[in-house]
Amino acid sequence: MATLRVPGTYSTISGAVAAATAGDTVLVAAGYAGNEAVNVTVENLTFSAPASVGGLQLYAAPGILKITLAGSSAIQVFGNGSDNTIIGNEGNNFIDGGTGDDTIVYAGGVDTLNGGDDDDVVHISVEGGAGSIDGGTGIDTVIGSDLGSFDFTGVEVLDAGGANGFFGSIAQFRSFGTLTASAQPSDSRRAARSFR
Ligand SMILES: [Ca+2]
Ligand SMILES: [Ca+2]
Repeated sequence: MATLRVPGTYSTISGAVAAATAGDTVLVAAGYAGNEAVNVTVENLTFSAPASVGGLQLYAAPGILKITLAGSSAIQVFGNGSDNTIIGNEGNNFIDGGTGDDTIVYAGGVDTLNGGDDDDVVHISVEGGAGSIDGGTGIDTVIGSDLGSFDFTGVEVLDAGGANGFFGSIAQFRSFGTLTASAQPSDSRRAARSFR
């Protein structure tokens, strides 16, 4: 689990990825020029960059499953045809899972999160989130109990996970076909409710 520093050790993020092994962290320092499109060819890398570094686009190469973001740079991530896991950071991310049953984790900022084709899951892991979540085609699920000010499109199921209920607006709840609480099996029958 090495940390590869850009631009300290590697002049570009692509150069760091080329030297990385699975599980490594690419740590981008403030002052880096940014504006780099990176073909991510190594599994389970973490990319950390500060908000001052903009214009970073990460493309999961064929077969790559997991990409994790850290820091607060407004990084964009594009999944591939596999079942991807893409974890956002505190910045304003754009994340597109592409085809496959993708898992996307919201971790702050004003994000645009697109599940794409097939059955995707978006986790809202922090309170008071903002942005838009579009499940695309398939049966898509949002897991979280605080809906913040998100706009939802194409999401069929809202799942409170381990929580007892939801914080959200009527308009938000109307975005979903089904409300449930999957992590509370004893309550799930009571909590599950179909709106259609
Ligand atoms: Ca995918
Ligand atoms: Ca979908």
